[in-house]
Amino acid sequence: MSNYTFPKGFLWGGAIAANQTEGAYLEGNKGLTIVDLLPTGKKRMDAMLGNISSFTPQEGEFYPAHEAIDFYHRYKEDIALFAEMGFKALRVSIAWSRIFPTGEEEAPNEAGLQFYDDLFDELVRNNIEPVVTLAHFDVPMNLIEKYGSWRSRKLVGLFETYAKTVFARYQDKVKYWMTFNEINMLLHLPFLGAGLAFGEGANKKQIQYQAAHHQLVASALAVKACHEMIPDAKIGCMLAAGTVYPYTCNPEDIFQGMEKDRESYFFIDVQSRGEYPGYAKRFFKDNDISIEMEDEDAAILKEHTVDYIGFSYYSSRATSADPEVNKNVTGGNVFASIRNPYLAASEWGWPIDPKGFRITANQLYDRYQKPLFVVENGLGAVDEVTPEGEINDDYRIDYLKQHIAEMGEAIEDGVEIIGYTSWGPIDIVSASSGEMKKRYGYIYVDRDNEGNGSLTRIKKKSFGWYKNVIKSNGQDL
Ligand code: BGP
Repeated sequence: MSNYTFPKGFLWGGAIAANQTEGAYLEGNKGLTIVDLLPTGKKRMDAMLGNISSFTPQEGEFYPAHEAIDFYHRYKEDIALFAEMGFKALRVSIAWSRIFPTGEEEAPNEAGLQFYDDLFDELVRNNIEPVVTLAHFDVPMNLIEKYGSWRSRKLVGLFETYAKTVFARYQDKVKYWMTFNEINMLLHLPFLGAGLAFGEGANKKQIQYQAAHHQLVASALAVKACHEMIPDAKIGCMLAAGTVYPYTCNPEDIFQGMEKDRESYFFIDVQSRGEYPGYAKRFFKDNDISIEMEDEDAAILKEHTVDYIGFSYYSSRATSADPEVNKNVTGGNVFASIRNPYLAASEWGWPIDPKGFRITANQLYDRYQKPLFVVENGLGAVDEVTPEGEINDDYRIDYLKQHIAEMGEAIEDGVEIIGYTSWGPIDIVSASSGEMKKRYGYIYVDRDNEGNGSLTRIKKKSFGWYKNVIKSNGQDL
């Protein structure tokens, strides 16, 4: 028996995002978004960083979001499998461009609205609570071309209209909302996170923090609308979390660790505490950043803070103030991190640190004193199908087991956690690489990196394991 207990009604489940799952990228009048124009390979990374501005598809390039795993047509089959595992919640995102194909139509697109109506109905029918992200890496392309995306104030109002439209439509079906997925990704993969591309010589930081301000105001306006329109709903923020360890006890390293943590906390400090923290003002001054704000912004931010803190946790990070040590960068993770000699890493170089999950949860709760919702966690790995058609993913079970145990410990530490939706409960397209071979699921999808495969779904060994975790409310790992 473990020495922790998960609360009654804990929201066990999984999390997916529209662009990595749905496919059908032009069906139902959907408009183009960033992610539809990201191929696999090096060009993807350059684009996500905001370093290219031409998105004309080239001969021989493959665009994984176009078909993804065809969830748009197969969601009923997939939800039946989630229900079989006993899911209490499924985190999905709404593609903004299904509702407003160019982001600025007068009236919403009925076909898009209907798709999510049907999806939420199917979840509710299966006793699965929909947890809905308004923006998960998919700014409508028109808004990027016309306004330069979130660098323009124009997007605040357009996003507010979109948010109000979906709150009105789904108010009886959806009680858990989130504004921007991994809002801090705007700093690390600015094009993926917020549609920001940069010309030669641009002051990137100035553009990023101005865009961040717009997202923060848009987020607060969505919180306001949600509270007014659906009083019994909860709306949260969403941070790509993962505590930053100083490499040594040298105060220089400790200070750098604190600063790196604050790079992420900055967003949540505003969304949860309702104002710009003092350290941000200093950072802006030191970096010649000046943010244009409107008179009412401070009050909007102050009055409309989030109800809970949603976060993803994949790994901790490490940092050093010594440039020599800092050269020892680990592969993969979009956040710069030096190799931590105490930790193993995934096949993609992401450090594996279950204890860091407990630490991160404790730190977030200490800081914000609001319920936490773990809305992403998992191991991206290559899976082999045996000649008998089995997938024996013990490594995944192992990773999840250790992380869920540490989450239980965090709850024992006094941290309030309302749910856990592991990332990619069914294999989906990887956000960072566009690959299919980086799999997170309990359910295997027959599709490869080039888009070949029957799209058939196969239960992995972890399927039965997770079913049992949910059934025992986290007691039986
Ligand atoms: C987060 C994103 C997800 C997701 C996950 C795993 O950053 O919110 O969209 O995909 O990371 O990353 P990847 O797919 O690159 O392995």
